[in-house]
Amino acid sequence: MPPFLGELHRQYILKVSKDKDSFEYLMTEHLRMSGVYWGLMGLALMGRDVKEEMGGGGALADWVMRCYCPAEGGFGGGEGHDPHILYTLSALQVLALLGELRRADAAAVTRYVAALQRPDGAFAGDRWGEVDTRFSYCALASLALLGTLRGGAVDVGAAAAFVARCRNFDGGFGCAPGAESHAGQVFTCVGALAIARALHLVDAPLLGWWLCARQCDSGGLNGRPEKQADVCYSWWILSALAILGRRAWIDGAALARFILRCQDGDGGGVAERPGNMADIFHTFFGIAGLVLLGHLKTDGSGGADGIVYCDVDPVYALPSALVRELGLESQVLEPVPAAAAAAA
Ligand code: GRG
Repeated sequence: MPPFLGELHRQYILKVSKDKDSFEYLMTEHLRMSGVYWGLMGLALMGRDVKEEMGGGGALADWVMRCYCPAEGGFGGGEGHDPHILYTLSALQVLALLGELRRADAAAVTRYVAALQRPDGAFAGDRWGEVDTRFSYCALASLALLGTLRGGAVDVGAAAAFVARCRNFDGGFGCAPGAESHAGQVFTCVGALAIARALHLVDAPLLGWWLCARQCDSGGLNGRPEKQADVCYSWWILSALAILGRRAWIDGAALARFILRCQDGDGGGVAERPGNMADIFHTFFGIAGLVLLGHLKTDGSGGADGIVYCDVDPVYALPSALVRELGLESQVLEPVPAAAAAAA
């Protein structure tokens, strides 16, 4: 098994966050808020104090607040950008990781999210109206973080019913009713239903099988049939399987080997597949995958590097300890042993 290059990845994340002249930095301007979340999460899961790594965190929290649009109540992906539900969730996650969640105006952000809900329960991403199950997850997770999920601002039951309408014959979920099943959308739908406490709307054995069938000969996971394996699906699929109590249904050693082969042994970071260029998105999801697999030990018993890795919550994609501290609730199914897969 290739070694995990944790310190190199830490250096990579810090370099990416500081090198403001790099091609990658400039090309990711539109989604900076999510990039910051991925970077902080990579550091947090590797047992780092993210506030300390960010020089106290105050300047970063100030930047997040400069991306807030008081006129609408949502956050943009960068300063001066229009607000969007994707970046609103990322902003709340970043503030939570920095211990600064109180800086968000919970009532105003809740009104912003609520205004995006459609009569059929779906959520638009912004005022321009695109609907996608990603936005259902972002909406419910945002309100959970703000503590306003059950306050009546959004119709949680209708939100769950819309997600259920996006379920397909294969047990998977797509971005809209009738759209092809895709593992990324499966995470958002299962995650949204977990937050809504409506996992009875998932055919867990069937979906468990579909998700397991995503494992390729390389050990990596793809997002849908006939597509290439990609490290990010380690998160989208393992988290969904963990929520459904079926994490043990895939070959964890083969997947861990695939993720570790995607590391950049020179500059640090993780790429989508072996030999490709590392980026911050795949670095976070690679590390998160290794944590969910139990390859990186979170009980202090791990390897020679002395790092105590951090458990990740499969629903909220935040450190489990932080999820407990914030009192975030969700539904997760009891583990089903791998042997039961054959009978399912
Ligand atoms: C808090 C972790 C977290 C997420 C917020 C935005 C969101 C909620 C989830 C996104 C889920 C999603 C749709 C992930 C898929 C991303 C991806 C790799 C898309 C690529 O799609 P294609 O069609 O790739 O280009 P394939 O692999 O099918 O060829």
